[in-house]
Amino acid sequence: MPPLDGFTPWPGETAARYRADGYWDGRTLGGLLRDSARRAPGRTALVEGERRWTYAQLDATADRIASGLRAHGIAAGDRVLVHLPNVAEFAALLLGCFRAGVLPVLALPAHRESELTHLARLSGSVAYVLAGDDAGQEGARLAEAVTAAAPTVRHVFATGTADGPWKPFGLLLAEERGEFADAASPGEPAVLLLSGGTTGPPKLIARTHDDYGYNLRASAAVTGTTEDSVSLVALPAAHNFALACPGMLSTLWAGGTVVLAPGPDPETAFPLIAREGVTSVALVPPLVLAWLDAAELLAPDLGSLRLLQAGGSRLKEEAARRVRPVLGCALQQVYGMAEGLLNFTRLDDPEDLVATTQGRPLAEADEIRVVGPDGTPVPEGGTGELWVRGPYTPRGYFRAEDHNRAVFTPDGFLRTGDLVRRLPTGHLVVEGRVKEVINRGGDKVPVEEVENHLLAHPGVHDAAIVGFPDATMGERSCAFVVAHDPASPPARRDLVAHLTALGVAAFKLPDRVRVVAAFPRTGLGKVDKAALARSLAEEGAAR
Ligand code: OOB
Repeated sequence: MPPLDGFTPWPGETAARYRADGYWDGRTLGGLLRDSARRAPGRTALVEGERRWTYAQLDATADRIASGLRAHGIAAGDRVLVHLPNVAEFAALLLGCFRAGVLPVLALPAHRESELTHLARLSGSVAYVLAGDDAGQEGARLAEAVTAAAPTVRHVFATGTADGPWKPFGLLLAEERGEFADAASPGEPAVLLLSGGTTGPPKLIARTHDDYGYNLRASAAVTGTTEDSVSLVALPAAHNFALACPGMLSTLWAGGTVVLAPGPDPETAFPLIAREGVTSVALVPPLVLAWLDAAELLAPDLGSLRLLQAGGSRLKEEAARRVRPVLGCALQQVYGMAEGLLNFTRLDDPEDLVATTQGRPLAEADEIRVVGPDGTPVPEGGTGELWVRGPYTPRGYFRAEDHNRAVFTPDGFLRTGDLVRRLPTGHLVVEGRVKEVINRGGDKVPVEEVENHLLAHPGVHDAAIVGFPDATMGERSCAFVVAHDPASPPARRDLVAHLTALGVAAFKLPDRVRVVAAFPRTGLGKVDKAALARSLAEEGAAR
């Protein structure tokens, strides 16, 4: 199989070092489940609603899907756009893809045709897999939009029983023919993750079997995930945090039980925790707040819960300190990114570090730099941009050469765009960011992308999006708009309807819209977003 074009490998010497030091073990992700299934075939691997799979059953299903992909002419190295909620089919499909050497491209359930068509085209996907049932007519529209926009897409499969422009997911399951011979190579990409935020159109990151395998094993170790663990996957499983930090995949690697929740709200999750004896869960900060408030009100039985991970955006100290007294479990802060680097507070860290920092790097080999605007290190303890290089941080975005030249240094450091402060213990505190992304409670709003969509509205002359603080979400988005015709400026509902018609994910819709006569400019003539943010703050203060 030729190497995947558009993937930037680590330099040979670095790769050799990561192998020699045991970060990369030369195994494939398809092998991970095989090992767990051989060790304990009768254990429960997966629970979804009333459906349960043992390791042996999940393993056999993954083999059948690997064969089924091949039977449909989907070969090693091909990409498949996966757009599924937290259902068992998602887990089985991923594992089948890993074995067949087929790369799943992980869209989030919230994504709509704008994101999906882009991802299908960028990845050159040959198939699109979606949820047919709950989406109703929406699913049919998405299927048609994706196949129309991306001529490489030859197959559409949908879960559920609804008819539509697709084949039933069941057709992907070939007849049982025993073990599928693993077709993947450890140094090659295994999965394409969506970046949580960069400038320009959405980016993909190719994670290799070697690098993601390390990510899985080390995440299991740092969270104490073992065969006794029962992990609730409440965030979208397609997101790195819920997928592999440790999430679904590390738990399967460790031989534990994965419980897929249809949603992350306390009303759904609390009964599941009690029923299944859940031991750990990963949440974004707004959900941590919702769980804390609901637990105080409902006094649910959360006796089995040992660990709550919080990440995706900054958790407030006050919320962090409520976790143990209210939920009765330990807190672990996680500062991670689809690009690779993961930071965790450790289970034996003093309480103050857990409450006030976003953790320290997972790997000894994670090389961290905290630099000023000129790229030189800030004095120890100062705030600067985080740059990173390491065994699970790939050296480029997928098929994004120009962007890579801007975002990676010549010696391979990723400029994360996050502003951090490093404590003497190595723990990082996320203080802000330099990249143009709004972090809406863990959902990343790519500012430039949404601005471009707004510019396509006939009533919009110019658009600038800025974040504003919000007690629950951390941040929300405000679109400042200069109208073409100041006498009849577009209203928020017009702009929301416009963005929705373009098929933009709901979390990207501006929470506020402000029409202005002109944008304030910086000395260089750029839109002065800091001034726009100040004007919003003053507005808030005046209320
Ligand atoms: C996770 O991944 P992404 O790719 O959706 O977003 C990454 C960005 C980071 O660059 C940072 O700006 C922000 O999200 N972020 C945090 C944070 N965790 C992520 N900012 C402050 N505090 C935190 N704890 O969000 C992600 C991936 C794996 C594990 C956890 C989170």
